[in-house]
Amino acid sequence: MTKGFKQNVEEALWLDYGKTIKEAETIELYNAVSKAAMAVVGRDFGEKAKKAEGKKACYLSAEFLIGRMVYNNLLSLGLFNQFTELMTENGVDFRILEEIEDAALGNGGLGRLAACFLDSGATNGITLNGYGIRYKYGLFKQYFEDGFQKEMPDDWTRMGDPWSERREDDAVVVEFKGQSVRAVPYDSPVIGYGGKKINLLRLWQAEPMENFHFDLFNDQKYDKAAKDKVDADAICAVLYPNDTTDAGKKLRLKQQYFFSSATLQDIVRTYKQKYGDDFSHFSSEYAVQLNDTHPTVAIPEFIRLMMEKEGMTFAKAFKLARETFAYTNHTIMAEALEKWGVNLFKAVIPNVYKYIVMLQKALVKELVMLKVEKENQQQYFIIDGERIHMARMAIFASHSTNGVAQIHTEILKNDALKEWYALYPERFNNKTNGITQRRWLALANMELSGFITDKIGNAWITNLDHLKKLEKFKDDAAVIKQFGDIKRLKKRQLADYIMEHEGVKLDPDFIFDIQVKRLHEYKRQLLNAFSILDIYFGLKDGRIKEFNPTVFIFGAKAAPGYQRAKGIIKYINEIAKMIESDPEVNNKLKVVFVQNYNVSYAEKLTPAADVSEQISTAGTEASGTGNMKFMLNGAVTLGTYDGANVEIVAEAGEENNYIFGARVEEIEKISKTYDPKKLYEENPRIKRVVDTLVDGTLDDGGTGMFEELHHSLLEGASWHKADHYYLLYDLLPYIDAKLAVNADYSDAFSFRRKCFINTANAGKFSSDRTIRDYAEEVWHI
Ligand code: 26Q
Repeated sequence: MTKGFKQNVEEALWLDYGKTIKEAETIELYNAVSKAAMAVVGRDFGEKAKKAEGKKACYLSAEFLIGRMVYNNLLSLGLFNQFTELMTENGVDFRILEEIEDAALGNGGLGRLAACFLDSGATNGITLNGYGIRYKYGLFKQYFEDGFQKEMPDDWTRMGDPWSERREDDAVVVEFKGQSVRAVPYDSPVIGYGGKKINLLRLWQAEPMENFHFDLFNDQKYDKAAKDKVDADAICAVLYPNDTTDAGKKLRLKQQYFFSSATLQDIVRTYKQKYGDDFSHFSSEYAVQLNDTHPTVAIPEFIRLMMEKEGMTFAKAFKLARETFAYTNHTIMAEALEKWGVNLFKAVIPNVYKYIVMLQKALVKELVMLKVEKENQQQYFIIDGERIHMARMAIFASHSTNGVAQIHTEILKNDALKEWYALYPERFNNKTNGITQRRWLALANMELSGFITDKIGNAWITNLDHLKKLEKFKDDAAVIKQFGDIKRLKKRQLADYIMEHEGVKLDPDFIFDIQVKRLHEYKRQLLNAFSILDIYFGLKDGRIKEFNPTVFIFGAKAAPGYQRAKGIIKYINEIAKMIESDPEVNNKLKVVFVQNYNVSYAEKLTPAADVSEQISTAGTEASGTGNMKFMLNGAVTLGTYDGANVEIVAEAGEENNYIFGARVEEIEKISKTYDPKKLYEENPRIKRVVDTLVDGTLDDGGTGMFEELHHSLLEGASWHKADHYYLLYDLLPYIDAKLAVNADYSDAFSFRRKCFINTANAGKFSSDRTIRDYAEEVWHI
C-alpha cells in the first residue's frame, strides 16, 4: 500500500488542483501530502482506536501543543524517505512544508508533554487517546514593536486542517445553565513509530444545537439562531494564555466542563455498546488521566452521569470514579492551584454542583473515619467557604496523585500537599517527565541522528536507553570532533534561520547560550539578563579579561495580561540594543530575543545550543522538559537544583554540567530573614546591574515598567515580598558558573566531551519510559 505513496501525492495534487509538484503552491503540496498519508491511515482509525482491545487510557487535557504534524506522521508511517525523494526529484527542498504553521493548542510544558505522551503511547503499543478542545485560536502569535511584545490571533485552521476528520455521528450534547451546545469531535490519528498502532486525538468543537440557516430570515428565529451560534463559538474560541490574573474567568470553567462532559459521555457510550448496563468492567476497560486540575470537573460529571443516567448509587459511582481517575500535578505555586467561586460555579453548571456537595459530604465522612480531628478537617475541604478546590477534589476522588519529577513529588508529599500525603500515602507517586526522541532528535536533528545511528545502530529511536552505548566513545578524540562538527553545523543553520526571521546576524563560532520557555518571574529570565549586564560591565571595565564570544538567545511569550513579564521582555530587548551599538564589546557579546517562540522554533534552537539555561528558583519548576531536549541534543546545563535538572545531573554527572545557587533547603532556611536590599547595598556589582532599571542606562519608553521591576526586587508588593524569587541571592554564584562555562569552552575537546556525555545519558528522559511507567503503575495496562 505504501509503495504508491509518491504516485498518490501526485494524483491528489492533480485531482484537487490540476497541478504538478513543480507547479504547486506550498499549501497545495501540503494538502496533497497530508491527504495521501491520511489515505494510508484509513478513514476508520477513530473507531478502531476507540474500540481497541484491552484497557484504554484517556488523557484529558485542556492543552495539546502538537506543533507541526506532517513530518512526524510521515516519519511514523515510514514514508519520510519517499517524501524527500519525491521532493528532490522535483527540485523542491523537502523543508518547504516548514512554511506551514503549527498547531499551538497549548501554552508550554504541560501542553507539549501531552503531545509527547501521545507519540509515546502509540509507539509503545499502549492505547492512549487524547481528549481536548478544538480551539479556534491557539496561543497568540508574538512579535516585537520597539522591543515591546505585541500579540496577534493564531487562526491555525485558516489553511485547512487535513489531519483531522469531523465525526458528526459522534456528536453529544453538553448542558449549561440556560445553554445547550453540541460537542462535535474532530479526530486526528496519533501514529506510532512504525505505523502499527494508531491512537486517537479527539478535539471537541462547540456548535449551536440548531445549525444556522440563513433562510431563517424571519425576525426572532434569526436572532435566536445567530445568538446561539455566537454563544457556542465563544466556548472554543481561544486558549487561555497561562495567566493567573484570568483565573476567575467564567468562560474557562465552561471550556473545562464542555470537553470533560463530552469526553465522558463519549467513553460511557462506547463502553455501553460493549457491555450494556453492566458497569462492573468499567474500570478495567478505562483509565482517565487528568492533566492538572483543568479537567477535574470530569469527576463530579462522571458521578452525575452514573447516578442520573445509569441509576447508580452515590457510593457505587464514587467507588468507580476513584478506580478510574488519576491526577497529575504540574505546579506547586499557590496562585496556579485552581479554585472556583461557588456562586460562579452554580451559575454555570448547577447540575454538577450538587455532586460536588456530595463529594464534600463523603470527604467529611471519610475524615471522621480516618480520625482527623474536627479542627484539622477544614484544610481538606473541597468546598471551603466560598471556594471549590479542584486539586483537593482530584486527590480525594482518584486513586493516584503524581508529581512530574522526583524533587517535585517530594515537595508535594512533604510540603505543598503534606496533609493529603498523611491521609493517603499509597496514592502519591512520581512520574518524571520525558520527551519524545522521534521529534526532538530524529526529526529536529537529522545530522546528530545519523551520527548516532552510525555509531550504535538505530534502536535508540524506540529505546532511548541505547544511547548509553555512546559512552564508550567518550575519550575518542575523532568521535568527539565529529560530534562537535555537527553542533557547529546546527549553529550555522540556526544562525541562517535567525538572520531570516529576526534580521540578526549570528556567528556560529560564538558560544550559543539559550534560554527558551514561557516568560515567568520564577523562571528568572531577569536573572539571566542581570548576569549579562554584569559581564558587559566587566568586559568594559577590564574586570573580565578572558572571554569566549557568546550570544545569549532568548525566546519566550508573556501572558498578555502579565505586565511584569512584558517588562522583562522589553528590558532584555533594550539590553540587546545597547550591547549591539557598543563597538567595545559587540564583537564578543550579543543578545537576541527571538520572536514568536513556539514548537517549530524550538526544533531549530534545541540542536544548536552549547549551553542550556535552566535557572528557576529551587523548588519552583515542577520538572521542565526543555532541559531534557537540550541535554539530548548535546548541551551542558547551566542550572539550579530544581525540577528534572536534579535527575539530569544525576544521570550525566555534575562534572559535566554547571549547577549553582541555593537549593530548596537553603531557600527555606533563609526565607524568613532574606533581605535583598542588604545585598544590593553591600555589593556594588549587584547594585550597578539592578540600577540599570532606573538610572537611565535603559529606557522603557516611559511606561514605568522598569521602575516597577526595580520596586518588586527591593520593596516587593502586597502579594509578594521583595525579590520573591531570590534573584539577588543567586546572582553572583550564577555569574561565576556562567564564567566557568565560558572558560571551559576554550578546551574544545573537554567541552564537547561534556556535551557528548549528556547525550549519551539522556535515555531516562524519553517519554516512552514515562508512559510505560504510567501504564504499569497508574493505569494498570
Ligand atoms: C490556570 C488558570 C487559569 C488560566 C490558565 C491556567 C493555567 C494554564 C496552563 C495554569 C497552568 C498552565 C500550564 C502549566 C504548565 O505548563 N506547567 C509545566 O508543566 C510541565 C509538564 O509537567 C513541567 O515540566 C513544568 O515544570 C511546569 O511548569
